[in-house]
Amino acid sequence: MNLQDTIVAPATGNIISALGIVRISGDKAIEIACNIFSPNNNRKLSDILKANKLYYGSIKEDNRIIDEVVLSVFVAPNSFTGEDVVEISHHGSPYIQQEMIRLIVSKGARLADKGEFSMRSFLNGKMNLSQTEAIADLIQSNNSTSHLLAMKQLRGNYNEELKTLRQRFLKIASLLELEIDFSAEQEVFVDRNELREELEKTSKSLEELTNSFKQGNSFKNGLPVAIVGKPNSGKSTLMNAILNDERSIVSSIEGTTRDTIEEVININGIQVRFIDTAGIRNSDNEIEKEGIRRSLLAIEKAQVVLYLVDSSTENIDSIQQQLQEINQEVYSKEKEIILVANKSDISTFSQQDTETLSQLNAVFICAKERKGLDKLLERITQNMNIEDLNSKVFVCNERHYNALMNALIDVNLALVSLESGADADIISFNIRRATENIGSITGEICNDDILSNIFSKFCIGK
Ligand SMILES: Nc1nc2c(ncn2[C@@H]2O[C@H](COP(=O)(O)OP(=O)(O)OP(=O)(O)O)[C@@H](O)[C@H]2O)c(=O)[nH]1
Ligand SMILES: [Mg+2]
Repeated sequence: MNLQDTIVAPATGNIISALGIVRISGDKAIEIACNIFSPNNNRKLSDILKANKLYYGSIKEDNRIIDEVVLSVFVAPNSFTGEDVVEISHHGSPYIQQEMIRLIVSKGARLADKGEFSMRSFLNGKMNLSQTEAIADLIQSNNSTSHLLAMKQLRGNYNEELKTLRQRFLKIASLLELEIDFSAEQEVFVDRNELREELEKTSKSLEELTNSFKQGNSFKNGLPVAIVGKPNSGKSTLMNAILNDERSIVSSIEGTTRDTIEEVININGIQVRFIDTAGIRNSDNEIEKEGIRRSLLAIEKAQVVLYLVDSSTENIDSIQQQLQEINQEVYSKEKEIILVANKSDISTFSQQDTETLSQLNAVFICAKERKGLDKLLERITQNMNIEDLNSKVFVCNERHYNALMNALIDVNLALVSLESGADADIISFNIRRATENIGSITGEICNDDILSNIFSKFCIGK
Protein backbone atom coordinates (compact mmCIF):
# COMPACT_ATOMS: atom_id res chain seq x y z
CA MET A 1 0.00 0.00 0.00
CA ASN A 2 1.35 3.40 -1.00
CA LEU A 3 1.21 5.68 2.01
CA GLN A 4 2.89 8.63 0.32
CA ASP A 5 0.07 9.66 -1.99
CA THR A 6 -3.02 11.73 -1.26
CA ILE A 7 -6.24 9.92 -0.39
CA VAL A 8 -9.88 10.90 -0.39
CA ALA A 9 -13.03 9.26 0.99
CA PRO A 10 -16.47 10.11 2.31
CA ALA A 11 -16.32 10.46 6.09
CA THR A 12 -20.10 10.22 6.39
CA GLY A 13 -22.50 7.53 5.18
CA ASN A 14 -24.06 7.23 1.77
CA ILE A 15 -27.48 8.52 2.88
CA ILE A 16 -29.52 11.67 2.39
CA SER A 17 -28.84 13.91 5.40
CA ALA A 18 -28.44 17.58 6.30
CA LEU A 19 -24.68 17.53 5.86
CA GLY A 20 -21.97 15.19 4.63
CA ILE A 21 -18.19 15.28 4.90
CA VAL A 22 -15.49 14.39 2.39
CA ARG A 23 -11.98 14.07 3.75
CA ILE A 24 -8.67 14.45 1.88
CA SER A 25 -5.31 13.58 3.44
CA GLY A 26 -1.77 13.78 2.12
CA ASP A 27 0.80 16.10 0.56
CA LYS A 28 -1.51 17.27 -2.20
CA ALA A 29 -4.60 17.82 -0.02
CA ILE A 30 -4.20 21.59 0.21
CA GLU A 31 -3.14 22.00 -3.43
CA ILE A 32 -6.25 20.10 -4.55
CA ALA A 33 -8.45 22.19 -2.24
CA CYS A 34 -7.00 25.40 -3.71
CA ASN A 35 -7.74 24.01 -7.16
CA ILE A 36 -11.43 23.23 -6.67
CA PHE A 37 -12.56 25.65 -3.95
CA SER A 38 -13.45 29.31 -4.43
CA PRO A 39 -13.97 31.38 -1.27
CA ASN A 40 -17.09 33.52 -1.27
CA ASN A 41 -15.09 36.72 -0.84
CA ASN A 42 -13.76 36.43 -4.39
CA ARG A 43 -10.20 35.91 -3.18
CA LYS A 44 -8.04 32.90 -3.88
CA LEU A 45 -7.83 30.23 -1.19
CA SER A 46 -4.04 30.00 -1.63
CA ASP A 47 -3.73 33.73 -0.74
CA ILE A 48 -5.71 33.55 2.48
CA LEU A 49 -5.03 29.98 3.64
CA LYS A 50 -4.07 29.44 7.29
CA ALA A 51 -3.99 26.29 9.40
CA ASN A 52 -6.96 25.31 11.54
CA LYS A 53 -9.38 27.71 9.84
CA LEU A 54 -12.79 27.28 8.28
CA TYR A 55 -13.61 28.73 4.87
CA TYR A 56 -17.00 29.26 3.29
CA GLY A 57 -17.29 29.04 -0.48
CA SER A 58 -18.03 26.80 -3.46
CA ILE A 59 -16.61 23.64 -4.93
CA LYS A 60 -16.40 24.18 -8.68
CA GLU A 61 -15.56 22.02 -11.65
CA ASP A 62 -14.64 24.56 -14.33
CA ASN A 63 -17.56 26.99 -14.03
CA ARG A 64 -20.08 24.47 -12.70
CA ILE A 65 -20.78 24.81 -8.98
CA ILE A 66 -21.12 21.38 -7.36
CA ASP A 67 -22.05 22.71 -3.92
CA GLU A 68 -21.62 25.50 -1.40
CA VAL A 69 -19.47 24.15 1.35
CA VAL A 70 -17.41 24.82 4.46
CA LEU A 71 -13.78 23.81 4.20
CA SER A 72 -11.65 22.91 7.25
CA VAL A 73 -7.90 22.94 6.81
CA PHE A 74 -5.50 21.10 9.13
CA VAL A 75 -1.78 21.40 8.45
CA ALA A 76 0.63 18.51 9.21
CA PRO A 77 1.40 17.29 11.78
CA ASN A 78 -1.63 18.73 13.59
CA SER A 79 -4.34 16.57 12.07
CA PHE A 80 -5.97 13.18 12.61
CA THR A 81 -3.61 11.46 10.16
CA GLY A 82 -0.59 13.64 10.95
CA GLU A 83 -0.64 14.77 7.29
CA ASP A 84 -2.19 17.82 5.64
CA VAL A 85 -5.93 17.24 5.87
CA VAL A 86 -8.84 19.06 4.25
CA GLU A 87 -12.41 18.29 5.23
CA ILE A 88 -15.28 19.50 3.08
CA SER A 89 -18.67 19.84 4.77
CA HIS A 90 -21.28 19.78 2.03
CA HIS A 91 -25.03 19.41 1.72
CA GLY A 92 -25.84 15.81 2.53
CA SER A 93 -26.76 14.47 -0.91
CA PRO A 94 -25.01 11.23 -1.91
CA TYR A 95 -24.93 12.58 -5.50
CA ILE A 96 -23.06 15.75 -4.42
CA GLN A 97 -20.65 13.61 -2.41
CA GLN A 98 -19.95 11.31 -5.37
CA GLU A 99 -19.42 14.24 -7.70
CA MET A 100 -17.03 15.87 -5.27
CA ILE A 101 -14.99 12.70 -4.82
CA ARG A 102 -14.86 12.16 -8.58
CA LEU A 103 -13.56 15.71 -9.01
CA ILE A 104 -10.95 15.31 -6.26
CA VAL A 105 -9.73 12.02 -7.77
CA SER A 106 -9.44 13.75 -11.17
CA LYS A 107 -7.17 16.31 -9.49
CA GLY A 108 -4.70 13.66 -8.30
CA ALA A 109 -6.06 12.00 -5.15
CA ARG A 110 -6.72 8.29 -4.82
CA LEU A 111 -9.76 6.64 -3.20
CA ALA A 112 -8.74 5.58 0.30
CA ASP A 113 -8.73 1.93 1.31
CA LYS A 114 -10.66 0.74 4.36
CA GLY A 115 -9.20 2.20 7.55
CA GLU A 116 -6.44 4.00 5.65
CA PHE A 117 -6.89 7.31 7.49
CA SER A 118 -6.52 5.46 10.81
CA MET A 119 -3.56 3.48 9.53
CA ARG A 120 -1.78 6.69 8.56
CA SER A 121 -2.64 8.13 11.96
CA PHE A 122 -0.97 5.11 13.58
CA LEU A 123 2.06 5.08 11.28
CA ASN A 124 2.58 8.81 11.85
CA GLY A 125 2.57 8.27 15.62
CA LYS A 126 -0.67 10.11 16.34
CA MET A 127 -2.21 7.08 18.09
CA ASN A 128 -1.13 3.62 19.09
CA LEU A 129 -2.65 0.54 17.47
CA SER A 130 -4.96 -0.25 20.34
CA GLN A 131 -6.34 3.30 20.25
CA THR A 132 -7.10 3.13 16.53
CA GLU A 133 -8.96 -0.11 17.19
CA ALA A 134 -10.86 1.68 19.95
CA ILE A 135 -12.03 4.26 17.42
CA ALA A 136 -13.42 1.50 15.20
CA ASP A 137 -15.23 0.12 18.25
CA LEU A 138 -16.47 3.58 19.17
CA ILE A 139 -18.03 4.02 15.73
CA GLN A 140 -19.74 0.66 16.05
CA SER A 141 -20.90 1.13 19.65
CA ASN A 142 -24.68 1.08 19.85
CA ASN A 143 -25.30 1.02 23.59
CA SER A 144 -23.89 2.53 26.77
CA THR A 145 -21.80 -0.56 27.58
CA SER A 146 -19.97 -0.94 24.26
CA HIS A 147 -19.52 2.84 24.21
CA LEU A 148 -17.96 2.89 27.68
CA LEU A 149 -15.61 0.01 26.83
CA ALA A 150 -14.44 1.68 23.60
CA MET A 151 -13.90 4.96 25.48
CA LYS A 152 -11.81 3.18 28.12
CA GLN A 153 -9.66 1.60 25.43
CA LEU A 154 -9.26 4.91 23.63
CA ARG A 155 -7.99 6.45 26.84
CA GLY A 156 -5.38 3.75 27.33
CA ASN A 157 -7.03 1.12 29.53
CA TYR A 158 -4.20 -1.40 30.11
CA ASN A 159 -1.78 0.16 27.58
CA GLU A 160 0.41 1.93 30.13
CA GLU A 161 0.65 -1.17 32.29
CA LEU A 162 1.78 -3.22 29.28
CA LYS A 163 4.24 -0.56 28.16
CA THR A 164 5.94 -0.53 31.56
CA LEU A 165 5.98 -4.31 31.66
CA ARG A 166 7.53 -4.49 28.22
CA GLN A 167 10.28 -2.02 29.16
CA ARG A 168 11.08 -4.02 32.30
CA PHE A 169 11.21 -7.25 30.31
CA LEU A 170 13.44 -5.76 27.63
CA LYS A 171 15.88 -4.71 30.36
CA ILE A 172 15.87 -8.17 31.96
CA ALA A 173 16.39 -9.87 28.57
CA SER A 174 19.33 -7.57 27.81
CA LEU A 175 20.94 -8.27 31.18
CA LEU A 176 20.48 -12.01 30.68
CA GLU A 177 22.11 -11.72 27.27
CA LEU A 178 24.99 -9.83 28.86
CA GLU A 179 25.54 -12.85 31.10
CA ILE A 180 25.99 -14.97 27.97
CA ASP A 181 28.67 -12.53 26.75
CA PHE A 182 30.42 -12.75 30.12
CA SER A 183 29.89 -16.50 30.52
CA ALA A 184 33.63 -17.14 30.82
CA GLU A 185 33.74 -14.92 33.92
CA GLN A 186 30.61 -16.60 35.30
CA GLU A 187 29.10 -13.17 35.92
CA VAL A 188 25.42 -13.02 37.04
CA PHE A 189 23.62 -9.79 36.19
CA VAL A 190 20.10 -10.94 37.01
CA ASP A 191 19.32 -12.22 40.48
CA ARG A 192 17.35 -15.43 39.88
CA ASN A 193 15.12 -15.04 42.94
CA GLU A 194 14.13 -11.54 41.91
CA LEU A 195 13.53 -12.75 38.36
CA ARG A 196 11.27 -15.54 39.62
CA GLU A 197 9.25 -13.04 41.65
CA GLU A 198 8.96 -10.72 38.66
CA LEU A 199 7.85 -13.52 36.33
CA GLU A 200 5.32 -14.85 38.83
CA LYS A 201 3.87 -11.39 39.34
CA THR A 202 3.61 -10.86 35.59
CA SER A 203 2.10 -14.26 34.99
CA LYS A 204 -0.59 -13.40 37.54
CA SER A 205 -1.46 -10.04 36.02
CA LEU A 206 -1.50 -11.47 32.48
CA GLU A 207 -3.79 -14.20 33.73
CA GLU A 208 -6.12 -11.63 35.27
CA LEU A 209 -6.23 -9.73 31.99
CA THR A 210 -6.91 -12.83 29.88
CA ASN A 211 -9.54 -14.00 32.34
CA SER A 212 -11.35 -10.69 31.93
CA PHE A 213 -11.87 -11.35 28.21
CA LYS A 214 -14.88 -13.63 28.51
CA GLN A 215 -16.78 -11.01 30.48
CA GLY A 216 -15.38 -8.06 28.54
CA ASN A 217 -16.45 -9.65 25.28
CA SER A 218 -19.92 -10.38 26.66
CA PHE A 219 -20.24 -6.77 27.83
CA LYS A 220 -19.18 -5.55 24.40
CA ASN A 221 -21.11 -7.88 22.10
CA GLY A 222 -23.89 -9.02 24.42
CA LEU A 223 -23.90 -12.08 26.67
CA PRO A 224 -24.75 -15.02 24.37
CA VAL A 225 -27.45 -17.22 25.91
CA ALA A 226 -28.58 -20.36 24.03
CA ILE A 227 -32.01 -21.79 24.78
CA VAL A 228 -31.78 -25.52 24.12
CA GLY A 229 -33.67 -28.70 24.94
CA LYS A 230 -35.83 -31.38 23.38
CA PRO A 231 -38.57 -30.47 20.88
CA ASN A 232 -41.71 -29.07 22.51
CA SER A 233 -39.99 -28.23 25.83
CA GLY A 234 -41.13 -24.63 25.30
CA LYS A 235 -37.95 -22.92 24.07
CA SER A 236 -39.67 -20.64 21.59
CA THR A 237 -42.41 -19.84 24.11
CA LEU A 238 -39.69 -18.81 26.58
CA MET A 239 -37.91 -16.72 23.94
CA ASN A 240 -41.14 -14.89 23.14
CA ALA A 241 -41.95 -14.42 26.83
CA ILE A 242 -38.54 -12.85 27.47
CA LEU A 243 -38.82 -10.58 24.43
CA ASN A 244 -42.46 -9.86 25.14
CA ASP A 245 -43.03 -10.42 21.45
CA GLU A 246 -44.28 -13.23 19.20
CA ARG A 247 -40.86 -13.50 17.58
CA SER A 248 -40.54 -17.29 17.35
CA ILE A 249 -43.22 -19.62 16.00
CA VAL A 250 -44.74 -21.71 18.77
CA SER A 251 -46.71 -24.89 18.17
CA SER A 252 -47.41 -28.23 19.75
CA ILE A 253 -45.80 -29.94 16.75
CA GLU A 254 -42.36 -31.25 17.63
CA GLY A 255 -39.58 -29.75 15.51
CA THR A 256 -41.32 -26.41 14.93
CA THR A 257 -38.16 -24.30 15.15
CA ARG A 258 -35.78 -25.20 12.34
CA ASP A 259 -33.30 -22.34 12.31
CA THR A 260 -31.67 -20.47 15.17
CA ILE A 261 -33.31 -17.14 15.97
CA GLU A 262 -31.31 -14.45 17.73
CA GLU A 263 -32.49 -11.32 19.54
CA VAL A 264 -30.78 -8.89 21.90
CA ILE A 265 -32.46 -7.38 24.93
CA ASN A 266 -31.17 -5.12 27.63
CA ILE A 267 -31.43 -6.45 31.19
CA ASN A 268 -30.55 -3.77 33.74
CA GLY A 269 -27.99 -2.23 31.39
CA ILE A 270 -26.51 -5.53 30.25
CA GLN A 271 -26.98 -6.58 26.64
CA VAL A 272 -28.08 -10.21 26.48
CA ARG A 273 -28.25 -12.13 23.19
CA PHE A 274 -30.87 -14.87 23.36
CA ILE A 275 -30.65 -17.63 20.78
CA ASP A 276 -33.71 -19.86 20.26
CA THR A 277 -32.68 -23.17 18.76
CA ALA A 278 -34.16 -26.23 17.11
CA GLY A 279 -35.09 -28.99 19.58
CA ILE A 280 -32.38 -31.63 19.78
CA ARG A 281 -33.43 -35.20 18.88
CA ASN A 282 -32.57 -37.90 16.38
CA SER A 283 -34.17 -36.96 13.10
CA ASP A 284 -34.11 -38.19 9.51
CA ASN A 285 -35.44 -34.93 8.16
CA GLU A 286 -32.63 -33.09 6.35
CA ILE A 287 -33.86 -29.60 7.30
CA GLU A 288 -34.36 -30.55 10.93
CA LYS A 289 -30.92 -32.19 11.01
CA GLU A 290 -29.38 -28.93 9.79
CA GLY A 291 -31.37 -27.07 12.48
CA ILE A 292 -29.97 -29.40 15.13
CA ARG A 293 -26.44 -28.87 13.80
CA ARG A 294 -27.01 -25.13 14.23
CA SER A 295 -28.32 -25.70 17.77
CA LEU A 296 -25.06 -27.41 18.67
CA LEU A 297 -23.16 -24.51 17.12
CA ALA A 298 -25.21 -22.07 19.22
CA ILE A 299 -24.27 -24.04 22.34
CA GLU A 300 -20.64 -23.83 21.28
CA LYS A 301 -20.79 -20.04 21.01
CA ALA A 302 -22.91 -19.41 24.12
CA GLN A 303 -21.68 -18.27 27.51
CA VAL A 304 -24.83 -19.44 29.22
CA VAL A 305 -26.93 -22.43 28.17
CA LEU A 306 -30.54 -22.63 29.30
CA TYR A 307 -31.41 -26.32 29.20
CA LEU A 308 -35.19 -26.55 29.09
CA VAL A 309 -37.15 -29.59 30.17
CA ASP A 310 -40.89 -30.20 29.96
CA SER A 311 -42.16 -30.71 33.53
CA SER A 312 -45.28 -32.45 32.24
CA THR A 313 -43.54 -35.29 30.39
CA GLU A 314 -39.99 -35.69 31.72
CA ASN A 315 -38.72 -37.91 34.51
CA ILE A 316 -35.74 -37.25 36.77
CA ASP A 317 -33.53 -40.06 35.50
CA SER A 318 -33.90 -38.90 31.93
CA ILE A 319 -33.19 -35.28 32.93
CA GLN A 320 -30.01 -36.33 34.73
CA GLN A 321 -28.98 -38.32 31.67
CA GLN A 322 -29.66 -35.34 29.37
CA LEU A 323 -27.68 -33.01 31.66
CA GLN A 324 -24.75 -35.38 31.54
CA GLU A 325 -24.87 -35.40 27.76
CA ILE A 326 -25.11 -31.64 27.50
CA ASN A 327 -22.25 -31.29 29.99
CA GLN A 328 -20.15 -33.50 27.73
CA GLU A 329 -21.16 -31.38 24.77
CA VAL A 330 -19.90 -28.18 26.41
CA TYR A 331 -17.11 -29.88 28.34
CA SER A 332 -14.30 -27.58 29.50
CA LYS A 333 -15.75 -24.61 27.67
CA GLU A 334 -16.43 -22.79 30.95
CA LYS A 335 -20.06 -22.23 30.19
CA GLU A 336 -22.80 -22.02 32.70
CA ILE A 337 -25.60 -24.52 32.18
CA ILE A 338 -28.86 -23.57 33.83
CA LEU A 339 -31.46 -26.29 34.11
CA VAL A 340 -34.89 -24.77 33.48
CA ALA A 341 -37.98 -26.79 34.40
CA ASN A 342 -40.72 -25.36 32.18
CA LYS A 343 -44.51 -25.88 32.18
CA SER A 344 -44.77 -25.69 35.95
CA ASP A 345 -48.54 -25.17 35.46
CA ILE A 346 -48.96 -28.78 34.31
CA SER A 347 -45.99 -30.32 36.13
CA THR A 348 -46.14 -34.01 37.02
CA PHE A 349 -43.07 -33.90 39.28
CA SER A 350 -43.39 -35.33 42.79
CA GLN A 351 -42.18 -33.48 45.88
CA GLN A 352 -39.07 -35.66 45.80
CA ASP A 353 -38.44 -34.86 42.10
CA THR A 354 -38.75 -31.16 42.82
CA GLU A 355 -36.20 -31.46 45.62
CA THR A 356 -33.78 -33.29 43.34
CA LEU A 357 -34.24 -30.61 40.68
CA SER A 358 -33.61 -27.91 43.31
CA GLN A 359 -30.37 -29.65 44.21
CA LEU A 360 -29.45 -29.42 40.55
CA ASN A 361 -30.04 -25.67 40.87
CA ALA A 362 -33.02 -25.77 38.50
CA VAL A 363 -35.15 -22.70 37.89
CA PHE A 364 -38.88 -23.43 37.75
CA ILE A 365 -40.88 -21.45 35.21
CA CYS A 366 -44.10 -21.38 33.29
CA ALA A 367 -43.12 -19.73 30.01
CA LYS A 368 -46.68 -19.71 28.75
CA GLU A 369 -47.85 -17.53 31.62
CA ARG A 370 -44.53 -15.66 31.95
CA LYS A 371 -44.01 -16.94 35.50
CA GLY A 372 -40.56 -17.29 37.11
CA LEU A 373 -38.88 -15.19 34.42
CA ASP A 374 -37.45 -12.57 36.81
CA LYS A 375 -35.59 -15.24 38.74
CA LEU A 376 -34.31 -16.78 35.54
CA LEU A 377 -33.07 -13.44 34.14
CA GLU A 378 -31.37 -12.73 37.46
CA ARG A 379 -29.57 -16.09 37.28
CA ILE A 380 -28.47 -15.43 33.70
CA THR A 381 -26.87 -12.08 34.51
CA GLN A 382 -25.61 -12.88 38.01
CA ASN A 383 -21.96 -12.96 36.92
CA MET A 384 -22.18 -9.71 35.00
CA ASN A 385 -21.91 -6.76 37.34
CA ILE A 386 -22.49 -3.51 35.52
CA GLU A 387 -20.61 -1.60 38.26
CA ASP A 388 -17.45 -3.54 37.29
CA LEU A 389 -17.41 -1.72 33.98
CA ASN A 390 -16.24 1.45 35.70
CA SER A 391 -13.97 -0.05 38.30
CA LYS A 392 -12.26 -2.97 36.52
CA VAL A 393 -10.07 -3.40 33.49
CA PHE A 394 -11.53 -5.57 30.73
CA VAL A 395 -9.91 -7.00 27.63
CA CYS A 396 -12.61 -7.01 24.98
CA ASN A 397 -10.61 -7.18 21.77
CA GLU A 398 -9.94 -10.68 20.47
CA ARG A 399 -6.58 -9.74 18.93
CA HIS A 400 -5.40 -8.34 22.28
CA TYR A 401 -6.66 -11.44 24.04
CA ASN A 402 -4.70 -13.74 21.72
CA ALA A 403 -1.53 -11.67 22.13
CA LEU A 404 -1.92 -11.66 25.92
CA MET A 405 -2.51 -15.43 25.95
CA ASN A 406 0.68 -15.96 23.94
CA ALA A 407 2.60 -13.63 26.25
CA LEU A 408 1.28 -15.57 29.24
CA ILE A 409 2.51 -18.85 27.70
CA ASP A 410 5.94 -17.26 27.09
CA VAL A 411 6.20 -15.99 30.67
CA ASN A 412 5.20 -19.39 32.06
CA LEU A 413 7.76 -21.06 29.80
CA ALA A 414 10.40 -18.63 31.09
CA LEU A 415 9.41 -19.64 34.62
CA VAL A 416 9.73 -23.34 33.81
CA SER A 417 13.15 -22.73 32.22
CA LEU A 418 14.22 -20.80 35.30
CA GLU A 419 13.04 -23.54 37.68
CA SER A 420 14.89 -26.18 35.72
CA GLY A 421 18.09 -24.18 35.92
CA ALA A 422 18.20 -23.50 32.18
CA ASP A 423 20.85 -21.30 30.59
CA ALA A 424 20.33 -17.55 30.42
CA ASP A 425 19.79 -17.64 26.64
CA ILE A 426 16.74 -19.91 26.92
CA ILE A 427 15.13 -17.77 29.60
CA SER A 428 15.89 -14.62 27.68
CA PHE A 429 14.43 -16.13 24.47
CA ASN A 430 11.07 -16.67 26.18
CA ILE A 431 11.10 -13.25 27.77
CA ARG A 432 11.86 -11.58 24.42
CA ARG A 433 8.98 -13.46 22.81
CA ALA A 434 6.67 -12.23 25.58
CA THR A 435 7.79 -8.63 24.91
CA GLU A 436 6.99 -9.08 21.22
CA ASN A 437 3.52 -10.35 21.96
CA ILE A 438 2.89 -7.52 24.41
CA GLY A 439 4.30 -4.98 21.95
CA SER A 440 1.95 -6.18 19.21
CA ILE A 441 -1.05 -4.89 21.18
CA THR A 442 -0.09 -1.23 21.05
CA GLY A 443 1.78 -1.66 17.76
CA GLU A 444 5.32 -1.18 19.09
CA ILE A 445 5.96 -4.50 17.34
CA CYS A 446 3.96 -5.14 14.21
CA ASN A 447 4.25 -6.13 10.59
CA ASP A 448 2.39 -5.30 7.40
CA ASP A 449 0.23 -8.43 7.57
CA ILE A 450 -1.02 -7.59 11.06
CA LEU A 451 -1.73 -4.00 10.02
CA SER A 452 -3.58 -4.93 6.82
CA ASN A 453 -5.62 -7.44 8.76
CA ILE A 454 -6.62 -4.92 11.42
CA PHE A 455 -7.40 -2.00 9.16
CA SER A 456 -9.26 -4.04 6.55
CA LYS A 457 -12.00 -4.46 9.17
CA PHE A 458 -12.46 -0.68 9.38
CA CYS A 459 -14.89 1.21 7.21
CA ILE A 460 -13.94 3.35 4.23
CA GLY A 461 -13.23 6.93 5.24
CA LYS A 462 -12.05 6.00 8.73
N1 LIG B 1 -48.94 -25.62 29.63
C1 LIG B 1 -47.86 -25.06 29.12
N2 LIG B 1 -47.57 -25.20 27.83
C2 LIG B 1 -46.45 -24.62 27.34
C3 LIG B 1 -45.57 -23.87 28.17
N3 LIG B 1 -44.55 -23.44 27.41
C4 LIG B 1 -44.77 -23.90 26.15
N4 LIG B 1 -45.92 -24.60 26.11
C5 LIG B 1 -46.52 -25.27 24.94
O1 LIG B 1 -45.64 -26.28 24.48
C6 LIG B 1 -45.75 -26.42 23.05
C7 LIG B 1 -44.35 -26.30 22.43
O2 LIG B 1 -43.86 -25.01 22.64
P1 LIG B 1 -42.69 -24.39 21.79
O3 LIG B 1 -42.32 -23.11 22.44
O4 LIG B 1 -43.02 -24.36 20.35
O5 LIG B 1 -41.57 -25.50 22.03
P2 LIG B 1 -40.09 -25.58 21.43
O6 LIG B 1 -39.22 -26.11 22.50
O7 LIG B 1 -39.72 -24.29 20.83
O8 LIG B 1 -40.26 -26.71 20.32
P3 LIG B 1 -39.41 -26.95 18.96
O9 LIG B 1 -39.27 -25.65 18.26
O10 LIG B 1 -40.25 -27.92 18.22
O11 LIG B 1 -38.11 -27.54 19.37
C8 LIG B 1 -46.70 -25.32 22.61
O12 LIG B 1 -47.96 -25.88 22.43
C9 LIG B 1 -46.69 -24.34 23.77
O13 LIG B 1 -47.90 -23.61 23.88
C10 LIG B 1 -45.91 -23.73 29.55
O14 LIG B 1 -45.23 -23.09 30.35
N5 LIG B 1 -47.06 -24.35 29.96
MG1 LIG C 1 -39.21 -23.75 18.95
